Amino acid sequence: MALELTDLPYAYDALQPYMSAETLEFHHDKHHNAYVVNGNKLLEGSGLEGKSLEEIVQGSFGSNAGLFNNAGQHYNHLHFWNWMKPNGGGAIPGGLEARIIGDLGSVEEFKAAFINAGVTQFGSGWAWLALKNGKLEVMKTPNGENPLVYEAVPLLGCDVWEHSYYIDYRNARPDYLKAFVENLVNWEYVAELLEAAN
Ligand code: MN3
Repeated sequence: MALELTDLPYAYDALQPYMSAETLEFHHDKHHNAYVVNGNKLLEGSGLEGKSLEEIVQGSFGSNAGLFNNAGQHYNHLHFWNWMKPNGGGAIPGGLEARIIGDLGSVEEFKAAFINAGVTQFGSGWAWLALKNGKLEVMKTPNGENPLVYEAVPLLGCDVWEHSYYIDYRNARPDYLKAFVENLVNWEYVAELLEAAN
């Protein structure tokens, strides 16, 4: 199936002041769109046409770098828009919160580990909360990689490519990650993904 750019699930200015309309316009309309356009070109003749997006991501990892980078980033961004919402952050749904406490110690420890993963990802990449072998885990990956290619299910990801924060935060990646965790995350969507993965 061809890769398809979906609309943002909210207005460009809906995440202000934590993420500006300018950032979302560039990030969605230019960066995400480029992954879709390039990914579709590279999908042709790859042998993965007609596969699901997850199958394309997993099937191209390690064997077709160009396709993998674009399809992986398409997958990551489709979820990224939904991992945020206006008036995000705040209370974590009970079932998800209990899993976080059980597997990662406490909500505060999880948030600190997630922010640290994003801060310490050298260069471009992503910070993750993932489900691996039935347990929640904080991970980081470079470039377009994600937990799908490490036998894990992505539940929450934060884009730490400079295009995601440089307009609003300049070089202050830690401030962007803190704002993401405290004011942007759509925890209901994270809980839905955990439910579906169980
Ligand atoms: Mn991005």
